[in-house]
Amino acid sequence: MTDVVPRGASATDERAAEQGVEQSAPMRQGDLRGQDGRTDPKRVIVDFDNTMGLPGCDVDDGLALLYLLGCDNIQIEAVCTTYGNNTLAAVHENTQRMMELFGLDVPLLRGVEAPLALTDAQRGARPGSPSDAQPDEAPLIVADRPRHAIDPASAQGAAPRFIADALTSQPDSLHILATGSTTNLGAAAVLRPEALGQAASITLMGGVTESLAINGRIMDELNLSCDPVATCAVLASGARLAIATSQNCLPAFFTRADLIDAFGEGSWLYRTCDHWFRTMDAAYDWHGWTCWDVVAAAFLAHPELFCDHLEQVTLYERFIGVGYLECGNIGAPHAPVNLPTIRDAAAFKAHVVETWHRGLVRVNTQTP
Ligand SMILES: [Ca+2]
Repeated sequence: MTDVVPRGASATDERAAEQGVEQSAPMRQGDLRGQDGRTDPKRVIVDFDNTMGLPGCDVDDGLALLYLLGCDNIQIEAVCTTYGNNTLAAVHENTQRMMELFGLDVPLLRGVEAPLALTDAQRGARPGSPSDAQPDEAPLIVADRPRHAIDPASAQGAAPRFIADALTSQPDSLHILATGSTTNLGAAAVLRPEALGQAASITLMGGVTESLAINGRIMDELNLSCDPVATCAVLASGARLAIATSQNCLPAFFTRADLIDAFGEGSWLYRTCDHWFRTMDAAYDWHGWTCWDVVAAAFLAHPELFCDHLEQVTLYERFIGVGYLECGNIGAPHAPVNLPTIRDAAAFKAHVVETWHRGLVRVNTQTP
């Protein structure tokens, strides 16, 4: 689990096969089929703020990883860490521990620990200091922002280097699942501007399409809003992009009874998740929680469980700074994004539980 060059520069055949799929349904992430009719696994780089196992922190990134490990059609190529649910250091150490527990032997890459910074010339055009902005600095409109506007020193890290090199050396072969801050992806775009467009797909979790109210209390968006500069760079990159929005994840709601019935109260999975029930109960009077990141993972692995919704999302950092995805305002700078919805909540949850079971069998958590 070190910083290494991406393995398996496979893929002329794979690329050609996949391009056929993507050309007929560009926003859809169908299975790859080789010339022999065999379904090849999707090769995925996971980029997340995994805190499953840390007290008081969300568990959904770890559950998304476990879900992917239970999917026959997924091959995890590498794991990248980012901040969000906790600091980068806490996430990275926790993920290293989890990968050892799971026996997952793929590269683990440390991400960038803070949001991307603009260059001094652009900083005056940032929100909050409009009086310093010059008319030709194109503030906030990242679609037109010159690439040199982002300070490359803020984009350095093993994870963005790995992502940029992997995507450009194996175009249309690798999928990205990003369920934390978007800084590593934005940084990869700084290092190699063409990189994100060469991903087979990028699936994010995050964003709100209206205020997210849970029992009368607003829940803040904490993924896309972490780094609006990076998020807008990802949105504007031309990548084949899908986002599991907060609203669209809500049907993936799990109660204590759901997990106890499925795994037992003494199981590793239930015991690791139990504290999050208490946290959500105290914070939102919510007797369960939405497993946000698993929805994004499931869309990547099993898009047939979803309905596609192609939207035009506004590229405006102030909106993205609170996670707001304004849709359909085509008079504003915008980018096409698929915002899929779950077809059948009960069937989806049953599928996720079954896949977690398969994941547990495959990893080393024969944990009592
Ligand atoms: Ca996350």
